[in-house]
Amino acid sequence: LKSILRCCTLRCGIRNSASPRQKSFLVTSQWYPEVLMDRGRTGLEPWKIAVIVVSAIAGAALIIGLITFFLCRDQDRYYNASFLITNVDYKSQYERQTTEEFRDLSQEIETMVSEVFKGSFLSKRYIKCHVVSLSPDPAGVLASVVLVFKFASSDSKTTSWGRVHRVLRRRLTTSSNSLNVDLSTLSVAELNKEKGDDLLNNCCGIRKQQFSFTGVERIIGGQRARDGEWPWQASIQLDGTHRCGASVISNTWLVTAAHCFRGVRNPRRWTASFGILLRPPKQRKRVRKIIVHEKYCDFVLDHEYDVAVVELDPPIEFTSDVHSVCLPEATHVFPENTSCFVTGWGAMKNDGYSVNQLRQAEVKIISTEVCNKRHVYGGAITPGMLCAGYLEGQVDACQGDSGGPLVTVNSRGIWYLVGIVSWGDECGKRNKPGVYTRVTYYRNWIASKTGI
Ligand code: 4AZ
Repeated sequence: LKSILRCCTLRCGIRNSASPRQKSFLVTSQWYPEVLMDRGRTGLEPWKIAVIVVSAIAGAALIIGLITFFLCRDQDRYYNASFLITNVDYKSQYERQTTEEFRDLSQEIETMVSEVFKGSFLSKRYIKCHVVSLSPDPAGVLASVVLVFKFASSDSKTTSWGRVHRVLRRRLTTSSNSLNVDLSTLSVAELNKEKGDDLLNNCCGIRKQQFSFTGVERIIGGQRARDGEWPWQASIQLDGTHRCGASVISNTWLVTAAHCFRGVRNPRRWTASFGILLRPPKQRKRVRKIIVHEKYCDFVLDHEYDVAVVELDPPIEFTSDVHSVCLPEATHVFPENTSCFVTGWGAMKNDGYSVNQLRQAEVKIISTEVCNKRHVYGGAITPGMLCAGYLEGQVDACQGDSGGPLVTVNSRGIWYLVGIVSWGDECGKRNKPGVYTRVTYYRNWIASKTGI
């Protein structure tokens, strides 16, 4: 505003002190419009000044608002903490994240750390704690955890780190927990977002957010999945067209149903895609190798040995939307009535078409005894199979869901692969629940082929 006014005065000055020749030039010049001549005579009109002042104030307010927004915005900060637990002896089962021993000790540690932060001044900033490893130590078990907090962007990194470290140091031993922590071994390091996400995404069976379920949940007429809800779900495609579902079990291996490859086992014709949409997918990878169970037979319709593993090349880039599900131990028993979720791009009615957006359905495990009853499958369910759904029908997997995951969540919030969509008498029919390949039954076969 000041410079415009100065410019105006200057121009008025020139005009007043101009020679007659200059004056005639100013008046006649097409480069100097009439409006400026008027402004020269009278100064800026009040309404123009008002517009300029209001715009300047609005601009300043906008800039201040943006600065405040960026400074006060919350951002996730990740920390890696490790400490020694002295009253627990190390067991070999702690090597694998999927054992019950790992789950139980991790759950105790996570509860202890959560209580520590929830009872502190950081309670509103604390988001979660996740145990990433339990290692042997002559004096007990060394736990390594990833901690996630929401701090304001304006909080300096050193201050935030100091607060996290201080709370752990002060409260870790005073918490009402049965675990003894040797505080002299405590170390806390800040991780950048990429490293923190990497550590979490490399743990199987975790989801970034908690999702709540609303509405009717079934693939037939059911509910659409949201981004990152089932990050292990893959689509196996023949010549670029969706054929079957599959589950990510590592960055190079998928597990699926053997019958998906009926007639076509040439890996070059197959690809795998990831993300909730078939088109466009989040990632797409070539298939390097297809290993179908040796005892599976395309021509025998008993649906036995309906399992296959698929190797990808290049490997998947793990993100919060694409990563692996946990495989249960071979000895694990999922009891009847356990709540599970089946997901897929399959048909919404028997003999219907596949859909573009992933769908989910909640189903319950039905005991083999009930499923083998005469009015159900009359003895066709073998030990390598498992039934899930409802005897009243309606909620079920369908064509195109084959090979896809049936999963359940444990008390720690970790998701496990219970079954592989295999077969059924049509879809959603009364007394004809979905039949799945029982993953625990083939757990050792999967390990023998993939090393996982
Ligand atoms: C199929 O043909 C299929 N209702 C998959 C699942 C079920 C039935 C058929 C279960 O791929």
